Amino acid sequence: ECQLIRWGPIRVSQYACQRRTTLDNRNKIFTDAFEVLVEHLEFSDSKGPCLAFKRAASVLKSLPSTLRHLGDADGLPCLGEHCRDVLEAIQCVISHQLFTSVFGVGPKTAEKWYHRGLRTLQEVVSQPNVHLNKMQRAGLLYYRDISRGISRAEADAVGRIIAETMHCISPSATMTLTGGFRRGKAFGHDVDYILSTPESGAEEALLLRVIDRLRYQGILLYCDYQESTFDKERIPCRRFEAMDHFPKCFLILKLDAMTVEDGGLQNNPEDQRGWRAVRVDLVAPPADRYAYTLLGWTGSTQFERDLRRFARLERGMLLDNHALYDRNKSILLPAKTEEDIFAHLGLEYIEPWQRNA
Ligand code: TTP
Ligand code: MN
Ligand code: MN
Ligand code: MN
Repeated sequence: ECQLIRWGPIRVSQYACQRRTTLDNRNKIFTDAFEVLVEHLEFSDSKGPCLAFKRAASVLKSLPSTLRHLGDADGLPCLGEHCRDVLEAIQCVISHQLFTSVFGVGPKTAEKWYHRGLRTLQEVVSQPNVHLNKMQRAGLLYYRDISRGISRAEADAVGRIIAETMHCISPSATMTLTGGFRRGKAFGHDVDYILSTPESGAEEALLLRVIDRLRYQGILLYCDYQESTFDKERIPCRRFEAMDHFPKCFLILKLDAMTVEDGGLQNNPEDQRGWRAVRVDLVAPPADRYAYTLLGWTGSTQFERDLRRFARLERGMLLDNHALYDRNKSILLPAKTEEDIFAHLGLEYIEPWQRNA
């Protein structure tokens, strides 16, 4: 049978009629991408590679395992140079998405892992010589929970726990829900809250004491505390920086199912632990910077980017999470509310739920 090419322990023909192809497609992630490319090409004038991509997808559908590394395609029929380039690009994108979905893993680490030949989280945790920092270890440990998404009811339950904790320490302190939930999203990847105190200068101590009490309650699974590097004289810089200088923490909290109103924990059929891990961000700006923090942390990131670009290009002003600087008058403009900031910028007020840019 000269048409049958050896591929590992099996033989693969270039003819679909000599392959057994079931609906159990182990390479769906790749064949879907090839099929999107085919659709795209069929619209354009360059229909050339269409048939080659269709043949490649068909071969992949017949394989008993997923192609994780480019070398896995060695010896397969219908996978020429062009198809292999596409395959490699897809493998790279998929690994990037998977790895950066781990709390604590950014593009640099994802790329490093990919180039070391790692493809699954299982491979990452079982490789003895992969160095993981504390944040990444927590991210992998609670990966299933964290990647599940948080419902609004769960976000509110987290809010009640933090509010109660905070009011034990400082009855006059306040808390505001920001991030995606303030924009009206039904699900989020984390819960974002701003803590503030009327007495200026007390915010950092408040945040530290809240963290201590959460730890004491036994619900602090992970804490990355970032101390304040805020300078009230500093002028916002031109470059977009997502990170700000206020005291903040990135947490993983243990949320008890009993504290979540109606429905309990978000679809959690596979375990009966009665709790889940949730990612929580807390930021504690000085009272006079509350409005800028609220505007900055409400997002979306694209909305923030364009607010700053508009301020700079259309108004000659510099905006960030801390302040708004008028370059013509050389002053930092005070603001008590988000409405004040929109007014300084000569913009119509946009509601949080209209900022899902
Ligand atoms: P995220 O929580 O990353 O995103 P989100 O709430 O819009 O969506 P998701 O449901 O995925 O959680 O960030 C919220 C906003 O906080 C975003 O606009 C960026 C901003 N932010 C800062 O401004 N400074 C910071 O230091 C951090 C960590 C976030
Ligand atoms: Mn968020
Ligand atoms: Mn996000
Ligand atoms: Mn966040």
